[in-house]
Amino acid sequence: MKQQLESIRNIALQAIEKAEDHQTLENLRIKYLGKKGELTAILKQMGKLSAEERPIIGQLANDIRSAIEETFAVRVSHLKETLLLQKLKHETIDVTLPGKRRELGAKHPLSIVLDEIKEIFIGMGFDIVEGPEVESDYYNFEALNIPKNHPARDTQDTFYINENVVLRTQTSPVQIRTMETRQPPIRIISPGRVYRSDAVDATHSPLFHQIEGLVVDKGITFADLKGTLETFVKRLYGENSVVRFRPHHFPFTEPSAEVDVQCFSCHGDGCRLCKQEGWIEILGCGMVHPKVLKNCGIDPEVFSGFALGMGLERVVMRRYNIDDMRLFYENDIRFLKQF
Ligand code: 2NM
Repeated sequence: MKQQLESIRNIALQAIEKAEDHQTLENLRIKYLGKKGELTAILKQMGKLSAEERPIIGQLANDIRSAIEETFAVRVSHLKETLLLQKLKHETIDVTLPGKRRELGAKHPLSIVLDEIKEIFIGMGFDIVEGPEVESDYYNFEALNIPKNHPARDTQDTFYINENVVLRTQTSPVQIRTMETRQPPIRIISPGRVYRSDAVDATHSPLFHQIEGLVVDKGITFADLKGTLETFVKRLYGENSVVRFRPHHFPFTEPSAEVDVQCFSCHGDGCRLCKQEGWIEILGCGMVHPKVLKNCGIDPEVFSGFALGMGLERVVMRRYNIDDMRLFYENDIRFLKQF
């Protein structure tokens, strides 16, 4: 029996030391230490032993049980440690690996120039005001003295949501709303998206950007308009810029004018850039029509004002020599990074 016990011990200890995972270890525990295990089976035969042998064998059996249990415990903790080390090795972050580069975006050329224009007007005491892109027929047309049969209202140009609601075709509705709610003096510019039902090509887009300006106060004259615009153009295009005013017609201003800058390339002689004109048109303007002031609750006998409007895309295309408007809306990072 002593030999049997020692043989169990030797086999058990070897097997436990070789076990490579928890399941194998658990099976061994059941096999040697369990209620139906080999050690128990032998101990059940203790009754057959003599009174002298019994305590000796009993002592040996207990020692063997302890030895197996201890080896078992050591093996379990060793296995746990190895598994943990394996796991940690697997999860290790190699801080010497190169990082994943995040592509930086770039400020859109329309935003670059718009911010510049805003700064120029802010410097002259103007506020920036924005408003809805979906407008009522009243704010987009009626209040601006654009009669029902005016070509600007033609369905060819205007996106109608329904009979009375449109996508704004200019930002003037913002100026109307401002005149309704603020008392003069008013000095604002309203930049934003506007919509016209045009086919897309190099110089047309159904969505583009406008900046309109409005000044209303007592005693505002065309001289104020000229001075403001000359200052604006010289700050935008340089102190040596030459500006001219040409008579024009808008329903919402009277008198009205278009403003040209002398071509920076040929200084008025005519070249490809200005299409042999010598001048480049940059904006429309005029004295706010008395009817428009009246529509907004401002007494045209007491107050007068001037307004102006320009397309942002055209200004930016000229600034950076961009020949296709569609580039603005594609957001190709290779395009955007050039400015
Ligand atoms: C332009 C040209 C001339 C304009 C007029 C107004 C308002 F609301 F005060 F009547 N806002 N913008 C205006 C005047 C716009 O765009 C070429």
